[in-house]
Amino acid sequence: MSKLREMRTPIFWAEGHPGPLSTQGWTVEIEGLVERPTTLTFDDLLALPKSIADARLTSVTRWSVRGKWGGVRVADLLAHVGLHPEATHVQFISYRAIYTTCIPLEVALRERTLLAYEFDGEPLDSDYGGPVRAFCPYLWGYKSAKSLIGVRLLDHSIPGYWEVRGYPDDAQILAGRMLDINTHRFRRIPDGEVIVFLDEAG
Ligand SMILES: Nc1nc2c(c(=O)[nH]1)N[C@H]1C(S)=C(S)[C@@H](COP(=O)(O)O)O[C@H]1N2
Ligand SMILES: [Mo]
Repeated sequence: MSKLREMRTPIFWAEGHPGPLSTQGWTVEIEGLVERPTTLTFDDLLALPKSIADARLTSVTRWSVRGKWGGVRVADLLAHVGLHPEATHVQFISYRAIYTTCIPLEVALRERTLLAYEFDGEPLDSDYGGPVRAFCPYLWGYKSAKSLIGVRLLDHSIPGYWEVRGYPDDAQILAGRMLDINTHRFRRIPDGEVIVFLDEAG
C-alpha cells in the first residue's frame, strides 16, 4: 500500500475517477508559448533531471500532507523546451481534459513546483494522480492537477474546473485550522505555503 493511502490521504477526482492509468504509452504535451512544442513520454520525463521537494500538498478543504515529492521541476522542463517571452501563465491539463487549472509563470518557476511522479520514493498510482501530476506547494491543492496530459504556456489565465465554480484563481493558502494528514491532528497554519504549523513554531 502506498504511503499516501496508508495515511488515508483523501482522493479527489471532481471530474470522476479515471480508473487505472498506465505509464505505458502515457504522454504529456508541452505546448502553447514555447519555442519547441514537445510530446514527452513517461520515459522522457524520467530522463530529465530529477528533483525532490520535501513539501506539503494543502487542500482548500483544510487538510495538508507532507512528503518527499519526486519529479521534474517545471523550471527545468521549461528550460528544456524554451519559453516565449510573452508567456505569463502555465495551464495544467488532466487526463480527459475536463479538469484544468492555471498558475502564474512566476509560481511555476519556483524550485518546489514539479511535475511529480513519486511520493516518498514510491510511484504515484492513478488515485493520487499517476503517472504524473502537477505539484505546487505554494498554492491551494486545486492547482496541483492530477494525471497530466498537457502543460500549456499562455499569456493570460484561463479559469479551470474549480475556478469557474468559485474557487479563487490566486489560490492563496489562508491561515486557519487544518487537518495534518501525517499526524491525524488538527493544527493551525499561517498564511502561505505550509512549512510549519503555528503550534510547532519557535
Ligand atoms: N484531475 C484532477 N486533479 C485534481 C483534483 C481533481 O479533482 N481532479 N483535485 C485537486 C484538489 S482540490 C486537491 S486538494 C488535490 C488532491 O490530491 P489527491 O487526490 O492526490 O489527494 O488534487 C487536485 N488535483
Ligand atoms: Mo482541494
